[in-house]
Amino acid sequence: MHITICFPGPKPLGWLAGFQAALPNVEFSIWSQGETPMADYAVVWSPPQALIDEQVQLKALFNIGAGVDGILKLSLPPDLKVVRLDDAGMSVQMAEFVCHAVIRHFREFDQVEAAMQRGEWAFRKPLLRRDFPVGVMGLGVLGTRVAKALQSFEFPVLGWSRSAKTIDGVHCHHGDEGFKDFLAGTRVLVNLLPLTAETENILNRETLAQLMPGGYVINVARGAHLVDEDLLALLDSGHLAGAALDVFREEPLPKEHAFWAHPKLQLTPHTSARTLRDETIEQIASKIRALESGQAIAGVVDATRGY
Ligand code: NDP
Ligand code: OXD
Repeated sequence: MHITICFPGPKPLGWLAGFQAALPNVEFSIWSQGETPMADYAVVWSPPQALIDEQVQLKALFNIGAGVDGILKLSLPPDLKVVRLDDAGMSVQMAEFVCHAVIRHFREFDQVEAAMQRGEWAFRKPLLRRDFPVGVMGLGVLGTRVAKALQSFEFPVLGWSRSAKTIDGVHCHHGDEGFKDFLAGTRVLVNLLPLTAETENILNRETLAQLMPGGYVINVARGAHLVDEDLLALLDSGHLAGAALDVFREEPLPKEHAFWAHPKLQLTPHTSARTLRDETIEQIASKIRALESGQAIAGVVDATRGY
């Protein structure tokens, strides 16, 4: 069996060594156009079309992330299995990141720290949790973990997904019919949707204007979910109090982008839930073993749905 690895950037030698240790009887390569033997499996992040065109014997493509938008935009053979990363240590990181962002905003920690830096020992009037309902868009692997974590801090939590869901203590909405009520009941919006034809540009002037006044947006999914100019307009009009943005249409965020200097934005460099090498190798290796012994695996993407 041959497995090829293809990530952008420097040669992933640590990954190669990790996979060799996990699957000792398998031959591995770091993919190089025109030089790699026909592989049975590829482990990828944002692969080029050339890999798909050249590697015509692949049984499956393993993504080292949860979002598969970087793969599904390629032209793929219809029977090629695309397998997403299934948590592998990401959901706990996402829960930490989102809870931190929500709590930082709700407890006004930035204002508290700024006052201390000015030498002011000043208390702020406590805000009420019930005035800060948090709405989580996307109740999948990450969204569900985030909704439960937020609930443990006793925020009112709403959720929105494509199909109906039940999560203890979370007010779940679904589909187009549930979207309006979800938005109207939300003050802090957390986006954890996959990027698909249906969800691209979903955070726009019309939808964000439906959030409660003083709304706050946390985008940890994909930059193309958000219409940048619409967010800026609603921040400047005062309808939105701020936003924490971890993902951007273009990454790295271009130097001249208006987001950099905006006082109501908190920016991070696509770092809310990192791929963890050991957990990822273990998960992919065990799925390859399962496929080779004819078993079904979790995390196979439905290309028509887009996630
Ligand atoms: P899942 O596929 O497990 O969950 C996706 C959720 O979105 C599901 O609940 C699904 O509904 C819902 N959904 C999909 N389409 C729609 C729609 N049109 N309307 C309403 N709901 C919809 O994904 P994960 O939770 O694992 O990951 C979510 C995204 O997070 C990834 O796709 C990726 O883009 C992003 N991500 C970002 C990271 C970062 O570091 N910033 C790290 C990891 C992931 P249903 O349950 O009904 O199918
Ligand atoms: C992912 C990501 O999709 O890191 O896993 O963005």
